[in-house]
Amino acid sequence: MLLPWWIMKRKAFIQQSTLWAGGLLVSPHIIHTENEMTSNKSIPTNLPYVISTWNVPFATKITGDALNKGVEALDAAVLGVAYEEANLQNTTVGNGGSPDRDGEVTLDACVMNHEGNCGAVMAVQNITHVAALAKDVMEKTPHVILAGEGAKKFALEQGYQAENLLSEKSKKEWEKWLEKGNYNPKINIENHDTIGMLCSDQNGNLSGVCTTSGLAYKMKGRVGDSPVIGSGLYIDNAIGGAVATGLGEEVIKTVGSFLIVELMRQGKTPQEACEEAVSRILEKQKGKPDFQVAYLATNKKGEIGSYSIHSGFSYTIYKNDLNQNIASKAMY
Ligand code: SD4
Repeated sequence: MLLPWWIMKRKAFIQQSTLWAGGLLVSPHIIHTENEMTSNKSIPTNLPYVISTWNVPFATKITGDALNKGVEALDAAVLGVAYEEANLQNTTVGNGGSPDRDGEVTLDACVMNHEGNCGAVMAVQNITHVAALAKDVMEKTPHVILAGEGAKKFALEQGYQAENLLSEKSKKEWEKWLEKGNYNPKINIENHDTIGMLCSDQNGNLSGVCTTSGLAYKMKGRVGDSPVIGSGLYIDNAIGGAVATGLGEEVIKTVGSFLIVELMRQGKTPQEACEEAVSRILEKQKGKPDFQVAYLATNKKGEIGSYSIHSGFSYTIYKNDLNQNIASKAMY
């Protein structure tokens, strides 16, 4: 039977990303500094470049290599994060992500491009590549957000494969959590690794992606900031872009990524904007909070800034075939 063109295209995308990721595992050109983090500074970069929350050298390299070949920013970012979405060892993104408290993995993602177009999916089950799915929502529907069953139905129509996303590792950890079953919906410094990626292509166009399995052992249906445009991610190609990781509820209350881009529009550097966005959260707290929020931003000059409430947050920059993992400045 002949498959519709969009299924053929979907299969080609998945095969291509698998090959690229597989090639990377044996590539001699990967230079990353997993255990040698350099200090946070505003690094001006030339085009193209990619930055991502956390230490994800394979994802940034896939994106960076695609940008070097002339791929557009959003396509390159979606390709890079697909590596971590398929990585079963990563329990905070994609397949193998931590489940909700009922033992079901539900994923959130959004994308935004240089034209101000965006797409998002929320609380999606059984689909690994939710960033690509968010891009499909943006490109193939008249909508911005699809949630839950509707997002999954759309994915299957587009040729995505339904998979069991609960890995043995995540299942064991969830079963251990169930022994006490304490509901403590906090993201502290260890318990997260959402990927927020920003990149600028050879034309200087900025795009971004945010993808996550969200808060571990969350209530069924809970959605954080990551797929919320303006909170987990925001891009204005005239100004810059920002992404967030950490406790989504606090990011949403201050519309963190949009705030950072607006502060940059008013003349702040990415570093100053990230610091002010963290202050907006802290000024409503009584004393030192027990949750983490971290921001990463870049502007059109290619300057980068990052700031978090607690130390422990780092980001990866890929430029000129070199990955660097950089420790973020933090309030505490
Ligand atoms: C959320 N912000 O669902 C996400 C979680 C996160 O690294 O960032 N984890 O609230």
